[in-house]
Amino acid sequence: MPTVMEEASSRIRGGHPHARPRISQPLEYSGSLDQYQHQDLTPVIGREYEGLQVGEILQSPQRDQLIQDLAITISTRGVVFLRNQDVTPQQMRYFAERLTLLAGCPESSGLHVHPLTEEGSELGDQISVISSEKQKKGGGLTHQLSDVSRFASAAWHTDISFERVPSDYSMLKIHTLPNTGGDTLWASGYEIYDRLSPEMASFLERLTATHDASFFHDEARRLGNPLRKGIRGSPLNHGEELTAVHPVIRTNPVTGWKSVYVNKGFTKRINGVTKDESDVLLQYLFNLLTQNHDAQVRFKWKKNDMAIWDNRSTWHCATYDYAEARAGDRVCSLGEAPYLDLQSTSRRQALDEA
Ligand SMILES: O=C(O)CCC(=O)C(=O)O
Ligand SMILES: [Fe+2]
Repeated sequence: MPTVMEEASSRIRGGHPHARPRISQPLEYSGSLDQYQHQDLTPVIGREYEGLQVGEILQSPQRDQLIQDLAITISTRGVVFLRNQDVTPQQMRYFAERLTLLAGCPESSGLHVHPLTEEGSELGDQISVISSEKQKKGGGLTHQLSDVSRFASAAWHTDISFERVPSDYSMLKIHTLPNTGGDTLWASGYEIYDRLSPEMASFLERLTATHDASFFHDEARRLGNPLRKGIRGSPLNHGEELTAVHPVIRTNPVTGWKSVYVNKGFTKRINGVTKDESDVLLQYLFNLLTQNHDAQVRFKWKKNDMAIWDNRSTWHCATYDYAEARAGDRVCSLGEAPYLDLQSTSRRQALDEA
């Protein structure tokens, strides 16, 4: 049996042997999406496409090439926005499966089943219904966080980092919106890595952190639903212990770029340093993320807009500034067990060299 430190260090170098990506080199964009009008929303993060319909891509003879180019674009730009999508939750699920596969996810990774998803839920296990009405009843993912803090920024997170094999991509379509408000923000983990000094970056590259979602046990009790303890999309994600150890800096296999991978929602402790040091380091990294609006993009939803983002190298934060109903469907696929490839580069370094 490897010790915890041995296991963590093997993950830093090469990832868990059962959940390594199927690609060993970054993927190359073929240009197939250039035919669609698009706009980068900030220099660092976010791209919006016009006239691109997920439903049409699924029917296209060029389907897999378009989907792979979309995966590369999402991983490069962090998040992509597609307006007014005419697509069913089942089509979204199929699209998410192709997207993660064509981006090189390990064979053992499928779509995630959230530990709070009810057995026999309306749209199937792999679709999470995001709903402000449900949340009022105590079912929201960030309910507890927004309850205890007066800072809207308390809700910054990356999806399901408490799983040993966390998410590569999430896809969210919002179909019910308040009159105004309910924007979502994303921030770039590549850019936050680029704001570290080389000394600080190499120190953090030697460390792992513990991610913990034990608060879902209370949430499940409150809702009266048992927590999902079976396999949640990967054979490595099961049981009731909702904790995982991941490198603080990870490599995104699709771009080959390094990103900071700790988040306010789930990361409790940087390992191998004292609790006080861990608190200071985490607070510093969270400040870099929340206080740099030039590393963020803020999206104003219209009905049936869709966002697809890379959870390995971005964070996101919903805004709870409205009283009416807001609801949508989310699908979340699983990628590789996080790892750091010491040969990989930072985003700015790669772009400067290009
Ligand atoms: O409601 C939102 O805008 C985002 C919710 C969220 O965190 C997610 O879908 O992962
Ligand atoms: Fe989320």
